[in-house]
Amino acid sequence: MPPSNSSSLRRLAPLTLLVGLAPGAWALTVEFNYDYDASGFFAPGSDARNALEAAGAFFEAAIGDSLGAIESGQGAGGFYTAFFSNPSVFQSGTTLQTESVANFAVAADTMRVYVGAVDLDPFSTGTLAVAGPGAYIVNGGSAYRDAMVSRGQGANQSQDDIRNVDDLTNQTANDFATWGGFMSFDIDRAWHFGIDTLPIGSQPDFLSVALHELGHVFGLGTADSWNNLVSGSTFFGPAATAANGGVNPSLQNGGAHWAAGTLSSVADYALSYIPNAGETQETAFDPNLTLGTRKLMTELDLAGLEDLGWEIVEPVVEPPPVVEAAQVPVPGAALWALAGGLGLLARRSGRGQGG
Ligand SMILES: [Ca+2]
Ligand SMILES: [Ca+2]
Ligand SMILES: [Ca+2]
Ligand SMILES: [Zn+2]
Repeated sequence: MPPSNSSSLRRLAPLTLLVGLAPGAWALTVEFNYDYDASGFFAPGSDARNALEAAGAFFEAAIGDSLGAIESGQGAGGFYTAFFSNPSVFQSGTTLQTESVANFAVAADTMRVYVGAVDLDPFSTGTLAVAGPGAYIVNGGSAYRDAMVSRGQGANQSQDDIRNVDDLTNQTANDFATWGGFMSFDIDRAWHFGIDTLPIGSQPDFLSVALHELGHVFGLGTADSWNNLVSGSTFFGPAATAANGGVNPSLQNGGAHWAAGTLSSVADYALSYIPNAGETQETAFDPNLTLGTRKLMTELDLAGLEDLGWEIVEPVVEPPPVVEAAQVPVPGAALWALAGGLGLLARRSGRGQGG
């Protein structure tokens, strides 16, 4: 699917994913939509949905952009129709069925992602998932079209900031915005859905794959603003180059991923997951996942998102609590109880946690 603009993620109860966030860091919501989950792969309360939402929470935490609302209709000033691949239905051959939603609307600061599962063997027997940003048609005056396509992003908040006027000679895209997109997962795999546990044997790790596919929805390898930084098999984004030790990262043939085997260090947002933040790991956006292993987002992956236009929020790691020795002498049992009560209050106040 061609790039489009908008997606939203659901705000999650804070999972173990995060250690701490800067104020305002919850700007983005990744709103997964299950209307096209024909098989019930992501049934409510399922481990699959849980792992998917954990992947969404990572992007919610990492991205700080504020996106304008997408509206459609007479009162809105124009009409917006969204297009995306049905994540559960093949149309023919290797094409998923195209869906369209007229009078489309998405709340501000929200990215919507349609998810589902189907046997993806028509792509290739090795395919774990496919994904992409959604497409759209916007009809209205130029102010409406600029607002709907850019969602307030870009140097001039215009549609030309998001989509190249001409891919060969007028590469105007300098940022990315979209209503969201779709992600489809291979339905007949022995997926590992655990968040706090690692896959074993030949299990594909769902969290790893969901993070990778969300990256495509967010423009990695798909946005015009990404493609404008690609020349041959080299990526010229400044943030990614800095994250890669000052060397322009190499890309897979075609430019949609980092070169196979590219390494970086696990990003701080993953502190409570395994592998741990700071560990060297194959990037999430190399082209493939070794079965039985996990890959989280790395610093290079985040830098790629930054280069294509997303504001990356620096995670704030809270300092460890100050542990103070008890100050109250303990002359007898009655005072013990009192001291214990005071200690409890102190703990609740969040300071002076007793040993
Ligand atoms: Ca399959
Ligand atoms: Ca790989
Ligand atoms: Ca931006
Ligand atoms: Zn990919």
